[in-house]
Amino acid sequence: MRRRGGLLIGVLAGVLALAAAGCGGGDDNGGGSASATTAAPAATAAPETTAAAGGGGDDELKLVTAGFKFDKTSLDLKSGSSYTVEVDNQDSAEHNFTFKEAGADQDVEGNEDATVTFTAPAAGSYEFHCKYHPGTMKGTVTVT
Ligand SMILES: [Cu+2]
Repeated sequence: MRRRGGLLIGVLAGVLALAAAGCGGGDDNGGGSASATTAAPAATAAPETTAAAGGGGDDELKLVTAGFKFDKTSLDLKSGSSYTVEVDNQDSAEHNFTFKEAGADQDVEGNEDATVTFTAPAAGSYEFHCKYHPGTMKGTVTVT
């Protein structure tokens, strides 16, 4: 019952028609129109205030755990400053953020977030880790 030949030819004709249309219309970039590259007003570079750390508010850090790893393996902190670390756990397994010398020991359920606040200890080099997977999930904390 099916007339394959006729159908094929119909399809082919359609494809050709589409291709032709594509050729004609796809050329809208080149043209003679002097393309005035709309220069974005890039002059809004906000001056970075380097010395904004006097307010005493918590500095916030974010760590992502995925694939049984932290996305950062080093943290730089300032002694005596208060920090809030947010851990975004993208694994289904439970993880943990432990920074013993600062008294931080925060569990993070699978696929959840948790935050822990602590004060950076005296200057020195320390370690942070997940207490459930300390072999693979760890990093260094440098306090200055
Ligand atoms: Cu872990």
